[in-house]
Amino acid sequence: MKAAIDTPWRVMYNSAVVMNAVGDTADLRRKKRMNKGELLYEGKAKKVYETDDPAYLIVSYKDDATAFNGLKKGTIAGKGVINNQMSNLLMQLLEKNGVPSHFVEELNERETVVKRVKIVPLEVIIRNISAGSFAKRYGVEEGIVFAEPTVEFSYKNDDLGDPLLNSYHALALGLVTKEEIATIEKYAFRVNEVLKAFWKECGVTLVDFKVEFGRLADGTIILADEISPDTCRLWDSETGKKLDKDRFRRDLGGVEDAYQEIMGRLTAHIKG
Ligand code: ADP
Ligand code: AIR
Ligand code: ASP
Repeated sequence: MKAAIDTPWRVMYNSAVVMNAVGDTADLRRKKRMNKGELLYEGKAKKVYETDDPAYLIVSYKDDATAFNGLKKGTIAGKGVINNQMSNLLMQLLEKNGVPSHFVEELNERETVVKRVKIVPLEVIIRNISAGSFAKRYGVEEGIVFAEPTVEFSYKNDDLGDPLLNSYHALALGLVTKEEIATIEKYAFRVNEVLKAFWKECGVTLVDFKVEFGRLADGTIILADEISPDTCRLWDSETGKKLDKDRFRRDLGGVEDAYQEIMGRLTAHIKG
């Protein structure tokens, strides 16, 4: 496992793409073209459509931005394109490094075919450095580097304001089984290891992030939803400049530029 992260990113990325071209994606293309069907769900940042095949969905990324459980609303021009492309690249990197994901095929700059899952209603948050609600809750400043990453869960429930819970609560509420929560935690820490190393190579510090997991029809747990500046805190390693959605949440200005900059760092690194 460990050796894989030490492999240069470019090699891993290229082989991920090659694997997809000869694996799942090519099979899918051969079988049928994915057509967008009924709108299944419109969320705060994405629309989710059915396809001709019940095992797959098409996700369409919007420029809409919300914060504080939807209380603050706005638009970040070009965000949908960036989040779609970034999430797809990072999920392919993760897949190569032991974390199965819902990514199947990028259809165009805003739309992607994903494996349909039943989302486990947990927001899984990993933190490397104090920030955001952690700093507020425990009365500490932002920027304290932890000796070990932390994990926390919140119950994905907008009506309740996504309350924090621990794994025992998640079991008690029947949200997951013991085996599932162990798998989810293991994958979340692996996501952190892989992404922390990757972003470091781009001159970016991965402060914290939120991921979601889901169950395939056979019960297999995979990574779903998105990984983007909407769901991660990403700070410039040199200057500490925030290159993520906190610029929108906190009215820091330069929101669009920050999304462009972080995507630029990623693509520059891939292209070398
Ligand atoms: P929200 O529901 O928080 O407003 P979004 O606007 O991002 O969020 O909507 C996307 C929805 O699709 C989320 O509820 C997310 O959990 C769900 N989702 C993400 N990936 C998948 C998937 N592979 N299968 C089914 N649902 C998914
Ligand atoms: N997050 C949590 N809920 C929604 C999102 N996107 C992400 C934030 C941050 C991490 O989870 O983007 O990267 C922790 O957020 P907070 O607010 O709990 O400090
Ligand atoms: N997207 C969530 C909301 O709208 C949380 C956040 O990103 O701040 O409330």
